Amino acid sequence: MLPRFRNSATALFLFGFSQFAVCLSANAQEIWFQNPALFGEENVLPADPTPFGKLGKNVATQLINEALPVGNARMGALIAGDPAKERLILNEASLWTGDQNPTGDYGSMGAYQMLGDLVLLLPGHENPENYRRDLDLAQSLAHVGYAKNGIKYTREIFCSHPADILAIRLSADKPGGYTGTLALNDAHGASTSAESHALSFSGALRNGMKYETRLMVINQGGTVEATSGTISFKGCDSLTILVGAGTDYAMDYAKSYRGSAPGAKIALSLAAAQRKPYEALRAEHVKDYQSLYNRVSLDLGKSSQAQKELPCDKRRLEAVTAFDPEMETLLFQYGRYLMISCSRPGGLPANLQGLWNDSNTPLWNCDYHTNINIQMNYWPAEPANLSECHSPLFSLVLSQLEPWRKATAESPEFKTASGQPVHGFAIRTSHNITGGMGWKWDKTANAWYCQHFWEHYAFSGDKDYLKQIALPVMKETCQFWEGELKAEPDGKLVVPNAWSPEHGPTEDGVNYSQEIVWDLFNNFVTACDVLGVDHDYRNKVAQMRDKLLWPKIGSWGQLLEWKQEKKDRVLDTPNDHHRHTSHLFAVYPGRQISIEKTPDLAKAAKVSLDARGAMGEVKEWSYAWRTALYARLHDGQNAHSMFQHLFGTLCPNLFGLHPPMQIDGNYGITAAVCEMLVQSHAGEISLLPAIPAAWKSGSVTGLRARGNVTVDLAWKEGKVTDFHLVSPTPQPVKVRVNGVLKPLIPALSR
Ligand code: FUC
Repeated sequence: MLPRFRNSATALFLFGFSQFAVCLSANAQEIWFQNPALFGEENVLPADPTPFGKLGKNVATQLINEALPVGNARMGALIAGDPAKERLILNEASLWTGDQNPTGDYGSMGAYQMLGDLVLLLPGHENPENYRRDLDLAQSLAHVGYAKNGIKYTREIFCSHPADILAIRLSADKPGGYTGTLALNDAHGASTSAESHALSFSGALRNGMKYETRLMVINQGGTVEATSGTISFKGCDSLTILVGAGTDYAMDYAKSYRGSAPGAKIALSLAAAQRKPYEALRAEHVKDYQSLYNRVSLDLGKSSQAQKELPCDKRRLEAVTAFDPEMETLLFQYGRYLMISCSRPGGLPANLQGLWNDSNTPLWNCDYHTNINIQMNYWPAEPANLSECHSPLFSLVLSQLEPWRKATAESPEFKTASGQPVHGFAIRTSHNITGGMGWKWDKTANAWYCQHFWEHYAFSGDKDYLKQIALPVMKETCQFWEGELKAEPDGKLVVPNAWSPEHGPTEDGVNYSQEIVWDLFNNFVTACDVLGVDHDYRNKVAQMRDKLLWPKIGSWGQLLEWKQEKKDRVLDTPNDHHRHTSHLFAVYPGRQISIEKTPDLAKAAKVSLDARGAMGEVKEWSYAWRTALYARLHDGQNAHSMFQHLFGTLCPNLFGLHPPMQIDGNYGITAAVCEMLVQSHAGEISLLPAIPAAWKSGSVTGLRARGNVTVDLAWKEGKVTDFHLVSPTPQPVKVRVNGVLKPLIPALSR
């Protein structure tokens, strides 16, 4: 049967594509509501000159949990969608307090800030009819629609990457419907200037970082005028509002992370956008977005009419217990939407909340958290076909190496046996964007970051990148671990004095650390083999890899989390339901343990994972990780069950809710779904390795496998009925289809 698929793959897939056109209708890819996001009166045009005092608390306001997020990977907005009192929270990804933070103290590391907000008052638009608010993932457009006094009003909002602006379009089906006020507020209290059709504010944070925001209104019909810090408009048929923002941040240690003042660039973007008709701006944005988004389509089956009629806030909770295929597809694609909206080449990577933040004192500083969270953010980048969106992580890491090396050399924590500073850099659990770190050392975070550098090559096959960019960081980190590892009396190498993240004691040979260092060494050896370089050091690293203490199996069949089983009431017992599954790194995202190569350890990993369970203090991101782990252990049923549990820990707008809102679970679940459908970590491309019974029939196009291969496939009753592999380079691969391993040469992509 299989050769038939191979030979006729293209023709068969034409059939597949026509199916997608029907099932992925705009509705199936919409997050929609019948109500605006809730927000308090006090947040609207406050008389208080420091209007955001009330947000200076560690609270998750309802607005961020319910508003619609748009972003262009630098600027972002959260849209409340109230007809008469619209509020958009504005963000700029580089607006951070803090600096190099030499003490490493978490409290002084700085925090990601809110930029400000835009408030639109439309008196008379209260209590409308036919209200609808939606985010269309297929086009990256947010809408608010309603009717009042016989007029149909439409608000459309997007954040354009090519034009580098936020655009808001207010239109109606009858003329003269827009009379109201527009205000722009700085989250740090600077006053707003109003002039003709423009509003702006600018200021500097305590660390000297300059920021600026400008807004411009273009009206059709009616009048517009600036009055005491706001803009008033009267009798307008429609309005286009354009917003530009920026800071003087530069991702460059040599320049102390500062570049030119943002004003000139903002003015240029706004002037260019203003010259274009709104439709052209919109079309340019949609085209740019779809060039990434449309690479992957997923069909898990049809939802019922009753499910489709439920708005997202209600529907997400139903999805915990009743299978809702289009909702599951939506959550998968939402992770891709959020990645495209938050992480593009040249910009900053997604932080704990992506780039959406409504507070100047956000929990955990809205930082880059290195013991699972930022890594999880980037798990989908390669398999979900958004490889270029991975690059901000590499840029940020590379730009921090110098200050991280300095901090590592100065720390008493890292010394060689002879008391010398170790070579290279280590990272604390948290870091900012200006070389500053905070909280405890997360010793193996350096090696975990290296996994991302490696995986970018593993999927893309880009040897130049591997040689120029990835290999030097990987080698430096191998050298760090060469100096830092400790030899046990039996010659085994252990990571000294480390922590299984946020769980149990600090001690030698914790499995999390052992597995991550193994992953680094193993990837480095493979990288040297691929490039044919550094023969001697490659051999040395291979020897160190083989001396690393391996994971072990404990008394109840579990994979040990620590070197020795704990004599504790909870730790490492079947009652240990901790949110982290750190010792299972080797299963996912690592590849030291697999069903094929280490079946006993894989079995033990499953015992541990089953015990960690779905209850206790499991968080949104924990469910995503557990989904991916079960997928790697070929347990589609449990993977799916964890996926369904995740719906119960989402905000109404489908952001992860830790609380507060946290984005890692959104990205993590997208990656986990990829693992359920296609795996490629074990030297073969495995199709449907963890398909749950609920996903009876379906199809997916555009997933990526290691080796620069793109995979399309369709299935019925859990069995692959059709698949198509393409690659830009002619190469033999091994594909596992319905349990049978076949050699194959993917079709050449153009
Ligand atoms: C890790 C987790 C927490 C939270 C924090 C931001 O420390 O243990 O649950 O996600 O990151």
